[in-house]
Amino acid sequence: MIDLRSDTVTRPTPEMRRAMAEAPVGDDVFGDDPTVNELEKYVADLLGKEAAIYAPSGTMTNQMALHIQTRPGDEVLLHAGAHIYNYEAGAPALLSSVQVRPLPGEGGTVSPETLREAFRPEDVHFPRPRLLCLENTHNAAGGRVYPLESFRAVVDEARNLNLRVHLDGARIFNAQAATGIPARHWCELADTVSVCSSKGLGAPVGSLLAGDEQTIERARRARKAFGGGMRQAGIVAAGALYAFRNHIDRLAEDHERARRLAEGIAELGYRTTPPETNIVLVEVGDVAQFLRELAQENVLATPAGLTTVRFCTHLDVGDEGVEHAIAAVAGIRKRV
Ligand code: TLP
Repeated sequence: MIDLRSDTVTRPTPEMRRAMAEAPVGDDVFGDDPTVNELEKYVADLLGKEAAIYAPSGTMTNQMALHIQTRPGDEVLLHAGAHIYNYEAGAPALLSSVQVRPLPGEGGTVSPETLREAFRPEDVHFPRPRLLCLENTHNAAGGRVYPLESFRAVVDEARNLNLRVHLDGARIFNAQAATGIPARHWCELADTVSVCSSKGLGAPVGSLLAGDEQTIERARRARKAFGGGMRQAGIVAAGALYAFRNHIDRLAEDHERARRLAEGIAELGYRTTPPETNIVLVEVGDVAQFLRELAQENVLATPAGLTTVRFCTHLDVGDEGVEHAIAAVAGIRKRV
């Protein structure tokens, strides 16, 4: 099966499994797990932040960020396609009692003008705008990179408006691999950053929230309250640490394969967005039928809208897998 549903489907490599099996561990809720501590320090340094905290998922790190930077009744501003808004099971309302304000914008970006227009002044009628969330790369926009200058411009505007800024950087290293710009250049502009080890980097479990020491101390409490305090977590943290150390540079290979896949599918007459990173969006018309026929050819993808499907390249799909997927789509094309 060529599984292109997500870059989350990867299995740990033999070297990663070895690192996990041999990891020194302790009780992380007591702060005693040396591997978790090493991972948190490594990732904080990598992102140019004072501290980081390891949690079971990117959903949890995003929601910890919302929880510690808002109060009930506040408003969180974000792009209408944001993962936090669309794919986190209503958690901002459920866990933090905040109102979420979806904003329009090209390719998952929010312009300073849009932010300024959406901002509500102090008034007894209005929710208090408190936090801006940005996403890089932007999943729903097809893995688009948030251009650094546009990112800086909207963060500057957020600062003028006295908003805090959270970056959902689940795939921030894809942005680094695509542009050559170190991830820390985006991260240093935000107050908090969530990064995932379990997407393109290929680890089985875990995400980190990074920020200044005081903020991350507060996040530790939120993680506990959300049920994310893990005990001998070094076993899984070792996989994450291995991934951050060894799998960032190879993301460019996934991008190359996504380009080849998009090109091959476009040559068959489908509309595709030229991928900037590892996500390919294809207009197919009847999504359910397309995915069914694709699965019959042993290829998996996911729905990404009423008429669009998403293919995601990753560590476990090589050149042959990509060619197989193109051939499968060609087979479907012939039948319609
Ligand atoms: N995204 C998953 C699904 O939830 C859609 C995927 O297959 O792409 N931020 C972004 C931008 C994400 O894409 C994801 C996962 C998360 C956060 C959440 O991470 P997890 O799955 O670890 O909770």
